[in-house]
Amino acid sequence: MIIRNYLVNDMYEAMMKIKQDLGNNAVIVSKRNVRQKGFFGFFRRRLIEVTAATESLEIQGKGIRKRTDESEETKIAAEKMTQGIRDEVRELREIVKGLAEKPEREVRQKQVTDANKDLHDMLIEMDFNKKVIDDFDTYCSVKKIDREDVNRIVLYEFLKDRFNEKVKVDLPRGRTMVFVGPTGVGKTTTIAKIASSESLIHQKKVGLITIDTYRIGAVEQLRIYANILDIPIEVVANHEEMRRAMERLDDCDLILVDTTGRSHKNERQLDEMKKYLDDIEEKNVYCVASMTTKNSDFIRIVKSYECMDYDHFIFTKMDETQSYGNILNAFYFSEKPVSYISVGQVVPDDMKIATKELLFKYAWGESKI
Ligand SMILES: Nc1nc2c(ncn2[C@@H]2O[C@H](COP(=O)(O)OP(=O)(O)OP(=O)(O)O)[C@@H](O)[C@H]2O)c(=O)[nH]1
Ligand SMILES: [Mg+2]
Repeated sequence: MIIRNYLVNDMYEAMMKIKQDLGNNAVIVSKRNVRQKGFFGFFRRRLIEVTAATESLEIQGKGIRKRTDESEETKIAAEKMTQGIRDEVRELREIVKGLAEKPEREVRQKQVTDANKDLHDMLIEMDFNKKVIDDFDTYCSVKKIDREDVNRIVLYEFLKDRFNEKVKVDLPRGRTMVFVGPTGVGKTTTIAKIASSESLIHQKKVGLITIDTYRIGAVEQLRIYANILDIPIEVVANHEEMRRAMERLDDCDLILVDTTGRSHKNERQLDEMKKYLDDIEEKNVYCVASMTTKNSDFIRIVKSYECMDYDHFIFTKMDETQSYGNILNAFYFSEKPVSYISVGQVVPDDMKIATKELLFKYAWGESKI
């Protein structure tokens, strides 16, 4: 086999040269466009590089047919040609593969996006924080979930997984319980519920302290419960009174401390309150937070109230909403466990000890799957 390359201006010139050089039996095996190098890119010419081959070299001279062996030159040309063909085949394969995959990939992406959008809307409606929604996206991609599998069952499994991993419940049996939180979330009502169930059902000696002398009627509200339950109540207006109140309730099995509802935005007021709490030595501090608070504020409350060193949550007003995203939101921003949930105004019945199963039931609801 003899193979030769020709650099020509057009195919006519190539044919003429090949015929003259290799004879009538030669065939063209490849052709490609090349640019002849010019001066700084100027005066570049378009040329064609043609490779032709023949079984034997026929030189028409004096009627003699002369056969030559393969020379070094032809071997190099053959290698070059084979490599060139391989490169072209590889390129073509990649192009064809890309063309075949592209529409399918685009369609799949769009369908996944549509499916995710429905679920995103659902998560937003449930008032999940952006951090939870982003986590759901990551969960789907890590699990390599196909388009047809991205549905409510996947969302259910994601929430189940995150509830198991993140949500913590705990009911401490400490002697002093302090309740802090924003205004009107149900601190005093929660105290009334715990006081009545502990004194009436569990026969404990319960004492109440209120440092809420700020709001008109706040002391009265708690005093009414104390009278009904026939338990002692101490009203505290300064640090010395707090110390004395603790001494007077020394024989109680359980002391419940009510505080003034404060905005999480008012750092000065939170600081003042914290100083009162520092006077109480051994205590559990509960951050009381309402489920009706929108998620962005809820997260701010969870974070801002950290300055009060709370160690547990109580979620209230579970009965007043259908969006329970905050149950999980809290645990994306805090490690603190939840002790109780409040599900209505009735004292003491509308109070439940938190369990993971119960919280998940609220979060998912019955009808979403
Ligand atoms: N629906 C419903 N209402 C509740 C719940 N907990 C408390 N409430 C009501 O919410 C209102 C405020 O409750 P409080 O216990 O006074 O709230 P607070 O946190 O002590 O309020 P401040 O002392 O003003 O900060 C009252 O009308 C309660 O009956 C609950 O779980 N569900
Ligand atoms: Mg109150």
